Amino acid sequence: MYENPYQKLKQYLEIPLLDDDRYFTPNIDTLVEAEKLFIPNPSHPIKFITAGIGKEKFPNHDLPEVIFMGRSNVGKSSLLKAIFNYVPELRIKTSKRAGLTKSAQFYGVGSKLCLVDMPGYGFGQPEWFEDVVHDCLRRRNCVRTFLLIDGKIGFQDSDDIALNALESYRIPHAIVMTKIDKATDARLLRNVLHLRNIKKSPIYCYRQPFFVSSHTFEGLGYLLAYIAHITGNLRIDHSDMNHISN
Ligand SMILES: Nc1nc2c(ncn2[C@@H]2O[C@H](COP(=O)(O)OP(=O)(O)OP(=O)(O)O)[C@@H](O)[C@H]2O)c(=O)[nH]1
Ligand SMILES: [Mg+2]
Repeated sequence: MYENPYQKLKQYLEIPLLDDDRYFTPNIDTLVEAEKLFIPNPSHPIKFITAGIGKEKFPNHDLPEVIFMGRSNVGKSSLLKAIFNYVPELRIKTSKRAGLTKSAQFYGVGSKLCLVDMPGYGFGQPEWFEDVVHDCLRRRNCVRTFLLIDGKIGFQDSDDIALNALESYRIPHAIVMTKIDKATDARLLRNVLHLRNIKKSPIYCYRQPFFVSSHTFEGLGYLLAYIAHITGNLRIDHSDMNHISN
């Protein structure tokens, strides 16, 4: 839970893919601190806010928002469910069947931040998908978008299109490889290399991808710390030094 799976991949590389000094390297105390943000209590309720497909349905609040998008079935809702593991009453639905989540789902973490689970693109994609994504990404309080990539399957053409769109719309984003419990290290490395090849000089993409399993919770603590940090809820000394803010 508290380890960064990327550390394991590094041993296979002669030349590191990332310059570690420049990236997000929280220590264990910081990771434990960040996790507390996701544990509810009476003065810090974690709850479903609303679901909607039009901007008039979206909540009107000032909470910093983090959006989870990606292909249908990539594991967006499962990741939210894992993040909210301490809040089982949220009952986030997941399914083997692609296209389960049909609208943007907003979850509030006390008065600190809001996480948004999006419908997926690709198979089962609702016809108004692009409008919802567009409306959500354009929200003024959206601080980061996570683009989820299935770690076992790797980047598909639609993922490359999404990546390029995020860059050209100047939307600060980061990559999360999901289902790493099912992916080989070789596959994960290939995914990272692919990312490097298509993002030669990214400005809006955080260069360090995250690796998670929503089933085993590998990599989750590290992702939680990043979310806490980018939403202004966690100070870190040797933190994200990338040229996008935070
Ligand atoms: N092994 C494994 N399976 C996962 C993981 N995350 C999700 N899954 C499975 O992948 C399937 C799809 O998960 P969802 O979370 O519903 O995917 P989604 O991206 O929300 O899909 P849509 O709402 O249809 O866009 C489910 O059968 C999950 O159990 C993971 O980390 N490991
Ligand atoms: Mg879903």
